[in-house]
Amino acid sequence: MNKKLLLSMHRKMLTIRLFEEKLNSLFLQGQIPGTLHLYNGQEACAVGVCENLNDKDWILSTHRPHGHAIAKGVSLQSMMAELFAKETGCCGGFGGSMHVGDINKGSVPAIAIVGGNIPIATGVALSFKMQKRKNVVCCFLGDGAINEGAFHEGVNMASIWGLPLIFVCENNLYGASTRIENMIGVEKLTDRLKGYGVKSFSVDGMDVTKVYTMINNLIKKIKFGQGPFFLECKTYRFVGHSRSDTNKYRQKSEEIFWKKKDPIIRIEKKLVKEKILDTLSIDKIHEEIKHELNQAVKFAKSSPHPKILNMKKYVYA
Ligand SMILES: Cc1ncc(C[n+]2csc(CCOP(=O)(O)OP(=O)(O)O)c2C)c(N)n1
Ligand SMILES: [Mg+2]
Repeated sequence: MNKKLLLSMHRKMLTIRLFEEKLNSLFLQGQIPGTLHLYNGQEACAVGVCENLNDKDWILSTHRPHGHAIAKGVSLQSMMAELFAKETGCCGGFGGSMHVGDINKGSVPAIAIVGGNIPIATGVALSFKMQKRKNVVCCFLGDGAINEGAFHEGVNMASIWGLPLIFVCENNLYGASTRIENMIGVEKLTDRLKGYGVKSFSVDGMDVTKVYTMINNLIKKIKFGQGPFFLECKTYRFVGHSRSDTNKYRQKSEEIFWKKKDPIIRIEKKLVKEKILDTLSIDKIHEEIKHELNQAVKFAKSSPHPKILNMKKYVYA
């Protein structure tokens, strides 16, 4: 894998991690309204997927969307402003954490209803096919979403119409506090796709290079008219489901096991081993990103609140 790509993927994963660390501290100070579903631990999934996409390829996201949006190129300033519910936010300050996105970057404002984004992704991919666009759609979903009716309808229709769509399922082993074994009757999550005639694959979702390569191959197949596909990324969230979750349902040993697979530490070790970066230059990148984030917070804080009159602009009839 070339140096430029590795550096880009490292910077993006680190930006996601540091963005959310900043956000968490602002939230604990009472500066961010609502709640947050942090992506901490899962960064390799968003970055490995989105690094393969351009602005005309679209992604659809979930209630845990910060990483997807950053990986797809949504600006940090407009995201931070959205989290502060300011007019300069990517949804004009009316969406908040669970709806970040920017259509100009091919990032559909996220949908927090579990599975709700799936039929919409099918619709977007159908429109791409009808318009003969050479682009792909990637639909992120959690393991919990595969039990929603919307999943079955969306996946089946994508299959019968042969759409340019990749369902990217981030299997972090839990839907809120419920463990996956208590949610599905099949042995492997990917077994379920057989019923719909959708080819499915699994990948180590803690290794960005593996996710990148897998998506790259699937996109090549889509360009030859195949699709849709389903990719399970085996991953783990390092923190609770939301900010009010103290995580009591998980074993400490399990958390330690997954922490050892931290995708950012993993790529930093690789960059050092391959002599692409040394520890000093890694520290410098951390500082550069922190500076960028402080600028984004300043921008958000100094932005105006949205005007009530503008609310109608975001309601569709
Ligand atoms: C239809 C619906 N049911 C319940 C919820 C509440 N809820 C939000 S996230 C979540 C768990 C989702 O689990 P998963 O899909 O595995 O995503 P993860 O949180 O692990 O990223 C639930 C039950 C919701 N948002 N939408
Ligand atoms: Mg989950």
